[in-house]
Amino acid sequence: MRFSTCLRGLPWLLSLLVLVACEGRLSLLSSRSPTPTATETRPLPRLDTVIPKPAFLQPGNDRFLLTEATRICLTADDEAALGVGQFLAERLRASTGYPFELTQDEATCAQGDMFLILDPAEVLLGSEGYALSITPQGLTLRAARPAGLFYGVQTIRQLLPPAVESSNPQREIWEMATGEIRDYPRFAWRGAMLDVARHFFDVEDVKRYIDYIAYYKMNRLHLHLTDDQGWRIEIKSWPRLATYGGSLEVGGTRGGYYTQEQYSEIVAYAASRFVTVVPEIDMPGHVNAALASYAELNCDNVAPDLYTGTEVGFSSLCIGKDITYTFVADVIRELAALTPGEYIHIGGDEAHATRTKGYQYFVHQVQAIVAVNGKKVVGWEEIAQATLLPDTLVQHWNPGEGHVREAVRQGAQVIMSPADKAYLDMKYDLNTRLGLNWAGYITVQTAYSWEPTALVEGVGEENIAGVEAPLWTETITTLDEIEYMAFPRLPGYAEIAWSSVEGRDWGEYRHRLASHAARWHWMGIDFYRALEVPWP
Ligand code: TNX
Repeated sequence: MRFSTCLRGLPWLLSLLVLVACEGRLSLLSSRSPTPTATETRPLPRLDTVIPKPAFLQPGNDRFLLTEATRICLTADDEAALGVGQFLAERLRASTGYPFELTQDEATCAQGDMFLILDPAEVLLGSEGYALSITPQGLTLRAARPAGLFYGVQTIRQLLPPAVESSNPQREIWEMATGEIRDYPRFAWRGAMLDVARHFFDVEDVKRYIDYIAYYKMNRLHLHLTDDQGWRIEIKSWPRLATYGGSLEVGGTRGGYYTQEQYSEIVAYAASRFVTVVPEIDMPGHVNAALASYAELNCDNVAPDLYTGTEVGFSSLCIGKDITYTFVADVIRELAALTPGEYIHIGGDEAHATRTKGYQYFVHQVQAIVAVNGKKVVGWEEIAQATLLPDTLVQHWNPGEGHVREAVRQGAQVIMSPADKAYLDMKYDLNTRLGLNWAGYITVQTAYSWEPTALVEGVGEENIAGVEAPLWTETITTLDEIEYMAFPRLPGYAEIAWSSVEGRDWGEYRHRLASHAARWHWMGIDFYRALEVPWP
């Protein structure tokens, strides 16, 4: 008899006694974990501590115990679903030291196992939703699509003791509270942006950031790959962009770039976590690195020096030159070939050194180049000054004047990234050592307490594709510093993007957020202990 089967249906205390009778397995348990006693029974992570807040949850009043015999049963002949099962197995193996055998052979599965079921008939869950049922006899996760299984797995992680995030085996009682969850996102676009141009971050750093955003069910990583201070992606037809244009970063330190192979590694890693990479080539401004690499891209054929300061708005591609469009077409062609996602971001912000007529012409041309390469355009809201193609997405960032209304008037969908609410590079407060404050200070409460449909008159639910939190890196130089700015604000953006507005309440959320500190500890995340949050 399997250990877990032996426990079936028995209340927790009683089952402890029965444990002794179960083939002497108690000794096995106690050799790895502290033997649970009545007084030692600690509270479990509650279903209502999950971030982002699930659409529906019904807590039970019992426990489900994971043991050395627990298997992950995957009743799906689907590669992506299998990848999700492997993801869960690897996480659980690392922290528990248990085998967590992954099996697709239903006949061998039994009570006490974790079932991952891909069921296309669950249409009401949509492409990213999931249903999770946890009883003392086992766990069942259902979804219509593999992405839903992945998000259910993130919820499972949050319902296990925080040490589940450990990278080596811990002594722990691996239990979950019982209950039911049905969950699906509000917005399709739940993004984070990382600026790897002002300071360069290597492949491992980017993968870590992908881990963090995926843990909170975000599904877009917008990589700001080029700017005045550096060009970070290898373009084989214009090699000096990366080798020279990527050689430095803000402050004059050594920069870097991703080879196409490395970039593809990031894209594949993101895909395995259901994150789509959205690459940005910022044009026609923010291009000093390109102008410095190729003299012929300049109107006067004179290459400027590399730039390592932090001013914006001084550089422009030469709108009237043919070679400008050859350059853009080459870059977009190579980038599109590396991009499985639908979108390429063409920047378009702060082109103060480009005259409006030329800017409009340029955006018009670049949209066509992106379309020829089978991709759709995202651009910062300034691109709405040009005539937009029907499927162009516009990213709102400027809380002041902006151009988001023009975008909506043209029928475009909008991504909401208001700088005074959603910019992860803004300081928390006066005392924050890192970051900027041109859009104000963004406390944890400010970051959480805004509603995308209530920001700009005339921009409502039907116009909004989703939410994105950009992290610009003029002042950010290491992964630790990324973590410090992103945590604890990032989970709030994830919740705004995923959860319904009715369920959002700062007074309640701050407690939920506090309960995640222990998880960040095990993940090695260096977070800011904001005083607004009642940390344990
Ligand atoms: C504005 S937001 C910029 C970036 C800066 C950022 C700093 C936007 C589209 N452009 O070039 O890095 O502010 O917060």
